[in-house]
Amino acid sequence: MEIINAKFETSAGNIFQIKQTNIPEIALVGKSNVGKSTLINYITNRSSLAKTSKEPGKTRLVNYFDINNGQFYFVDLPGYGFAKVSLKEKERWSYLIEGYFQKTSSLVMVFVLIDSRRMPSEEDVLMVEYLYSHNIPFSILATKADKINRAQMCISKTIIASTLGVGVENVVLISSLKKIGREDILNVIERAIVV
Ligand SMILES: Nc1nc2c(ncn2[C@@H]2O[C@H](COP(=O)(O)OP(=O)(O)O)[C@@H](O)[C@H]2O)c(=O)[nH]1
Ligand SMILES: [Mg+2]
Repeated sequence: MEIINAKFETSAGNIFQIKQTNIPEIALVGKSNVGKSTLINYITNRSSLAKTSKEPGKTRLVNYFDINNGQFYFVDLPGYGFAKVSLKEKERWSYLIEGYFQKTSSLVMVFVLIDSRRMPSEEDVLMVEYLYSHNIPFSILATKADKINRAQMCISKTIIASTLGVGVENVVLISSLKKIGREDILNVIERAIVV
């Protein structure tokens, strides 16, 4: 599997704009600032396909990226767990994220991104429980692995796996900065889109 073509397709700012397609969708979720947009750029080998930001809480939309002219979509979901937005805005985001999961017809895989230096948050745990209880396939990606050493990598994987109630083999360490983990991710995508 290789990505030869990637382009921004469209955004959904409310649940009525959520796409209904036959194209397999790979969604990315996680706390704001965890590295979702940077990961899309890394995997697609494009420096600024998805807008990244040092400031958390910038993506307020569901963004669709077409990969290989209709082979699959990357779907960048709004980041949750950003403290500095109003309750009203938080409600709008969770409504949009949940609306996405309810309305999408072609979701084949969700990547749940967790910062490898941190404990999964309560929202991360809720997200994984939601996916599990709705039978939605997911993989855990531990991001920014360049910020920790080898010993910490092992501890990080163990803590993330046990907090989320998944096997350690389901946690993949990645770094978009140091380019670690692309092959693992492409393998997961390949398996997800053929079934
Ligand atoms: N060290 C390091 N920083 C990263 C990595 N991926 C993303 N970042 C940084 O984390 C910040 C948030 O990234 P972004 O992709 O916008 O996060 P998003 O809100 O989840 O989409 C930016 O400053 C990125 O440069 C990584 O692999 N390593
Ligand atoms: Mg983003």
